[in-house]
Amino acid sequence: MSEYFPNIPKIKYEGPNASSPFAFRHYNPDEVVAGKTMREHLRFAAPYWHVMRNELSDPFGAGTAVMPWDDKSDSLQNALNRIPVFFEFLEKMDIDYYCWHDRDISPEGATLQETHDNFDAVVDALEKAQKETGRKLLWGTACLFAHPRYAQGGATTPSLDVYSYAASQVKKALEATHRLGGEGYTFWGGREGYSTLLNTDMKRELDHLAAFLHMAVDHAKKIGFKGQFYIEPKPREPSTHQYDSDSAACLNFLREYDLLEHFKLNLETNHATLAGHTMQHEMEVALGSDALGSIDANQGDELIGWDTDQFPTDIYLATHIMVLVLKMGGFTTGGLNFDAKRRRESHDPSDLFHAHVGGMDVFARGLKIAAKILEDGRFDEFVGNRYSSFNVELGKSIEAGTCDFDKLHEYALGIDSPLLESGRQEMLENLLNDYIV
Ligand code: XUL
Ligand code: CO
Repeated sequence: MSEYFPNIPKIKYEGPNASSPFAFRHYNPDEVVAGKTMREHLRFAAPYWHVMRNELSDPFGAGTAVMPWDDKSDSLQNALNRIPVFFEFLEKMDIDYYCWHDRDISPEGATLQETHDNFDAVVDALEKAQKETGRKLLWGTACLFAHPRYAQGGATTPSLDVYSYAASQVKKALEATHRLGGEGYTFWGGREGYSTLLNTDMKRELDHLAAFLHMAVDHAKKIGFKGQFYIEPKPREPSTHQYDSDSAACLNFLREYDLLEHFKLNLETNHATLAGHTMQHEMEVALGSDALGSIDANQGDELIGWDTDQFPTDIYLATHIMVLVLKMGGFTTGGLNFDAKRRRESHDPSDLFHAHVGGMDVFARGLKIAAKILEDGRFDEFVGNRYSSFNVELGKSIEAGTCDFDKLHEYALGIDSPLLESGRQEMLENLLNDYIV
């Protein structure tokens, strides 16, 4: 069997003092933290689109990525040639899961039927590669944003013909996800939004989107797919405004259209920051509705206002994320998918490995720090105490929904002037630093 990355060893845990950059310093897959192994907690996944298909171009320049295995054609054979490269990458990285869009694994054909036939051939090859290597599909998705036919939306297009094409694509992608044992299926609506309201019937588009998602749920039932459906929020890019703009907007939409029981959220850090939120905020909102499903683990750049999809390297961010993942009791169907790409300057295949080693190590550190924070319980204790004034009869009746304004009015008249305790933000930030450093 030929090796596509001959100079890269299988990446193993060698501890914090490892001398090689091709080693984990913190991610020790079999080490038990808070009752489970790191492998079980973190459920790392790699995205086919960034690892295999991202040539590292930007709006001002061509791709730089060195990909000797890829003839740059859109042929089915080239699509099949990429598969062993990707699975060698997963095995050497010790990453158990992967994710795909239908169109990054297989090419568009001359007709819709030919497109589906190409897809079936690639899915056959993926099924074989999964069996041979033990790698698993975290989630699949359909690309309803790249082809010009989707320029005005997939499930929110004004064209019934395009809507039907999108439905046919999702039907196939769902069936393939099911066949490959995928644990979830994601909808990211890159073109499900608008560029101007002058030509847009927003309510009608949202109704169409909801109908589309209901048909996906019905089709899953029909074929016996029991995986988790996700919506991935993002406020804009490529559309000027995307309907699934953030956690709160998605939850409102799902509730309004009776879809909440079928969907959870797949949250991406750089999308949270584009929405003007922190990732913790987006996660807390999802957790509040028991709708936190999976994570696209990347980070943005403070100096650039778009979706830079950088590899996660921030220990604070990884710690915050892992605190909330542990608080929800861990992932079930979800995981940490590195929806991240190398910088255009990092064109060498070995950079793929440096990037993922860094991401996995930072989440291993985040996990260990988060476990210690939760075990000590000092933040939880502080927050619990902060609201303890409500732990009396009157407060309990507010929380139970049995209080009224007259009772509160009477109580308020008996108080001289409410006294506030300090919120102690700086003290808590210092405490967090003590855990991290
Ligand atoms: C785009 C993005 C997508 C989704 C899947 O910003 O994050 O790759 O993760 O369609
Ligand atoms: Co994503």
